[in-house]
Amino acid sequence: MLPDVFNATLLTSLRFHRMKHPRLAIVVILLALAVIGQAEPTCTCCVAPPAADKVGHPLRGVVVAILPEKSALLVKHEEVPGVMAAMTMLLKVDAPTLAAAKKNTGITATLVKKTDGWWLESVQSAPAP
Ligand SMILES: [Cu+2]
Repeated sequence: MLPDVFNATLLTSLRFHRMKHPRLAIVVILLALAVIGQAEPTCTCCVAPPAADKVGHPLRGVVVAILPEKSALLVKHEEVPGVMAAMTMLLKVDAPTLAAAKKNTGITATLVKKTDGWWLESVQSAPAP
């Protein structure tokens, strides 16, 4: 669809140009660019699902609670620059990490965004921040 709009626009602006209306030609091009700019697909059917973030982010925090039924730890974490502010939140962990977790211990870990939410990986105990 966009190439059609673009071609039609170019033809129209060329026509205006030949008719010695260069200003009109520019106006037509600007209008078309505005239309194309708004034509970006925004519906969920056209946009890929939220991509998993392949990059992990270093995180420091304290295990506030262990929630085996959710395979998650409630962690009070420091700010993760560029990712999220300091907060207390549920973070998913794998079974060995869950089993090894101790309440009220400081941790360092890698925060990873997956398609099903935020995960903590490489969890190690550390002095509480
Ligand atoms: Cu958070």
